Amino acid sequence: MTQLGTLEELPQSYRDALTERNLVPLWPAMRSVLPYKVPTRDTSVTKWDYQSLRPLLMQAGELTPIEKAERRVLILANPGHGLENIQATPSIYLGMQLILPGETAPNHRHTPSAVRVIVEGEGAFTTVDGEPCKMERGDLILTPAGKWHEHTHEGDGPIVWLDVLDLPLIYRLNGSWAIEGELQNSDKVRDKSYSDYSAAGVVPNINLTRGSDNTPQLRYPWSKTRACLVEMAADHSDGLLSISYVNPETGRSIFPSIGFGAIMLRPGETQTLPKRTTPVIFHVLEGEGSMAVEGHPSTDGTPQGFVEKDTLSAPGYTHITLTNLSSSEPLFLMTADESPLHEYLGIF
Ligand code: GTQ
Repeated sequence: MTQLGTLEELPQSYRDALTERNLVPLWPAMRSVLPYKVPTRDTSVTKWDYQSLRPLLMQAGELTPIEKAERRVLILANPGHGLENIQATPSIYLGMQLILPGETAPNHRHTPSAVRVIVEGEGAFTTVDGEPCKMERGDLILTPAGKWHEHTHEGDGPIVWLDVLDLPLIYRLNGSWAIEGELQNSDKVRDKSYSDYSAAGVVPNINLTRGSDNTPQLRYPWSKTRACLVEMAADHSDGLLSISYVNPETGRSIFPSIGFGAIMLRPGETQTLPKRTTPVIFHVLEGEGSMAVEGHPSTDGTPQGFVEKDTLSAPGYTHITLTNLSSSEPLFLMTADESPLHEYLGIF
């Protein structure tokens, strides 16, 4: 590979003349914008452990009333991207949101799409365009771009969930904005979109969202996904047990930006995931295990232990090895990645 000319080799008067006219020479930046063979991968191997995060989130509940927060969230920021950029990966934002009993996070809608993964607590629901969606542990609750949503908590203890948004992407597209609304009338049956689509292979014909790239189903209960994985395990004694969350009308990703999935590891099992271009987020739904990542400067490949409710990130173009450290219980992980975007762009 040829060593290219640098900025310093150019006369200052020439550089000034370029700057004055909003011009930039490519060749000094060529190797950094088109690195050889492997892209820049800012996402570092990171773990946010729930045990140490939880007290700080509860403290936020004491320090900041919901009226002063609108959304009481601690952002899981990847140090590889710089904490101020609120990126877990280039296009994925993660946050842990807390709602205390009796509180409502007020109605609003915005251009970024969001999925909530319930981490602890019960008795809360998110109302999405008039449809109340029950929030149970491990469920995915969707608020696709532009849909009104408010979160209400009628249970006893605190409720916590993981917010997964395409906010960094939409923000950098200069497309991120929100508006506030009045409290919603829950004018639809609870979990209506889930019941509409809960018979696999059958979709209702009365549907106005058909053809949209966002899924019309708003709740994906963990009990169903878990049962599916357990059934797969009964049928297959080896191989990676994984599912993708899809739009029931198209079979494609639930959002055009972020792809969601779940993985089950049998007791004691180790799996190396297929090498992919996209970074991945893992959230531990049940069990305990370890993750080893090979091929990135942020790690020497040593396995990193994790337990239930922890969240981890791994960069793309690496080998990711997951191990279930229990010899008796299965390990379940939720995954989020940028594969739909990479596929659309032809770089997957
Ligand atoms: O619950 O609507 O973590 O608007 C960030 C922005 C959650 C939400 C976040 C949001 C929300």
